[in-house]
Amino acid sequence: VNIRDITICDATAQMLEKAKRDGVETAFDRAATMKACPIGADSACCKHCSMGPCRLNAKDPYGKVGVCGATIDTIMARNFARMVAAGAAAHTDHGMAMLDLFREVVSGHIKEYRIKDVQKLDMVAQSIGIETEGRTTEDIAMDLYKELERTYTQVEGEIPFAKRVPEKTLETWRKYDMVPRGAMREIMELMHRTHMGVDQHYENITRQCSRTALADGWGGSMVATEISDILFGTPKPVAVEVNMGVLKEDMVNIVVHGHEPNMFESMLVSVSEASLIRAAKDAGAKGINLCGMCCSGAEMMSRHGVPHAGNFMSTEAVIVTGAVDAMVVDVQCIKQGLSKVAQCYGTHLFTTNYRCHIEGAEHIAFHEDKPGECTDEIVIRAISRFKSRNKPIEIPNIRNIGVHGFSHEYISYMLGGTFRASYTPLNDNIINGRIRGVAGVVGCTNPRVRHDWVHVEMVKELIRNDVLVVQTGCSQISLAKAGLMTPEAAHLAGPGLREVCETVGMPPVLGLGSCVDNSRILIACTAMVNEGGLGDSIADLPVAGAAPEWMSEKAISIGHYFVASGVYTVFGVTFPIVEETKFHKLLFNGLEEEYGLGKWGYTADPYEMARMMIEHIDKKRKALGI
Ligand code: BF8
Ligand code: SF4
Repeated sequence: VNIRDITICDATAQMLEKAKRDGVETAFDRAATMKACPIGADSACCKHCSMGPCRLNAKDPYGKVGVCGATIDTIMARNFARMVAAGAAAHTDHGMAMLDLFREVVSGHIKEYRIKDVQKLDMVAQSIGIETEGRTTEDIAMDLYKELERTYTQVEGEIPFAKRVPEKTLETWRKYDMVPRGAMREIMELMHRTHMGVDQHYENITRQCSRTALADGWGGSMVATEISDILFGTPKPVAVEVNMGVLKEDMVNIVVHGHEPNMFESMLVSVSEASLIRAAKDAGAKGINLCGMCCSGAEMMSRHGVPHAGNFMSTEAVIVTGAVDAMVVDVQCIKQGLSKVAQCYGTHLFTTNYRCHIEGAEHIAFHEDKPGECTDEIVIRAISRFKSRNKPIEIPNIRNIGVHGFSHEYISYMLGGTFRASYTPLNDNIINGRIRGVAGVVGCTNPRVRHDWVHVEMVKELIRNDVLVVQTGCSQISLAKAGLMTPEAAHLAGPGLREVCETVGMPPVLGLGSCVDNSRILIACTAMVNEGGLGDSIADLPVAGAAPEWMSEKAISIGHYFVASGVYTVFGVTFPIVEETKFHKLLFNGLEEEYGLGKWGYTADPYEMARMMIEHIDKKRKALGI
């Protein structure tokens, strides 16, 4: 195989060549030899009990049922719902960890972190009806903690951020019993209902599936974003270098990869400690170089301008450089294969979170009450690895500079100015047609498709057609590497979008951060609705979403909370469904037509994906009479 058919990322390609020479295997190799199971790919199998596992025939979906009698629609709906449950659990558990830290900080038990963004604290508190006038930061913060805890533990009622949902969207959810009560309850109920012999109507399963997904988007993910902003600062645009060239041969290189910012924040403190910098210099290094990858990398580059080494499909490749002295991980999207690659190159692979150990990796426990103990130790170990480097090092000399860190708050300042921050100019430009619509392009990279290519081609097609693109997660890194996160990239945009970008001085593609920061897109959509002129619900907006190279259950949960919020969402790679079944028709049509929500779409082709999204945007424009 030609490596160019596998990835368009030059740095990753260079490292895959090197891996081949070194006899090191990566996920790209394994994807080539491990053929995806065709029955599983169509979600036509069930292993929920030991009368099975049962395999149905995707070519004749109604020709057979499982031993219990479960139909293809029940089986697919249950499988899909369990993906949503797992993805929602990942985001909400991450959010809960941030909330735990917030509580400990506010109550004074943890002094190593503090509230950094008081203005954001006030804004979030006000958004859910907490009085802020004349009160102390501590009081407001404690009230906010108590309120947001309900996002998880509440048994009856509506989660706190339901107060932020546009009225008409919320009405629709209420009508169908889809407003989340608390994430723990929704996930528990969904797991129950998808057990053998419980909910066996695909449409009823999908309702609870939607409620659970909404508990992620407007619950766990939104809590993760807002609390992280309060504790660590709300992102503002910052120029950052992205790609493997951010590694430095003459420095101690530490790469952090995962999702929760608390450990990474502490790494940032450790690498700037004078004694550790001196130790690095004593070891012959010029200093310590801290870089991020994947989502925690995306958060840290947005907040602090920390360089970013690459997305999900580059995490093994980056170790192949030989230049990584320590890779430090916490939770989510950490390939177990990293352990073997790290061993091959003498790189230390450290797990730090009690929820994630990896066989073959060393665990150095991270505790928030003494964070430096873990992260200082990691720096010391990285320095000793630097000293004993004994393999040739090859760092791809590629760095792409771009602007990242467009929080939804900043987008409003950027467009409206500090004194009249608002989404009015965005809405105006959509109404006057300079901007055709807005697309959220997010999600993973996946070795089953040409790495980065689907993201980049699709986004180029969108901006060429005057669609403003907002991004998060690994997709944001794909476009950063393609150079589209710069104001200069405006020349690739259609004339209307180009004019807006040039006037404001902004890129046509805006990076909003990590995957939990997709909640920023929900808030931006809400701001667009509230601003007026574009309908009364999120479903009325000329917007669309996509995850062109998705791979994780988290991506499915995100996709479904956008759909349930009213957004047409198109996924690439493959979709776990048998086409033309009742469940397929519900997800790809019925949710929009009968429920007034958004709907799913699927195509692996980037140009077709852009076309489908633009067609939807045009349909919404027409309905609005603009
Ligand atoms: O949460 S985009 S590969 S790193 S799942 Fe994972 Fe996908 Fe990347 Fe972050 Ni999101
Ligand atoms: Fe088969 Fe039904 Fe058991 Fe699933 S729940 S494995 S379809 S018998």
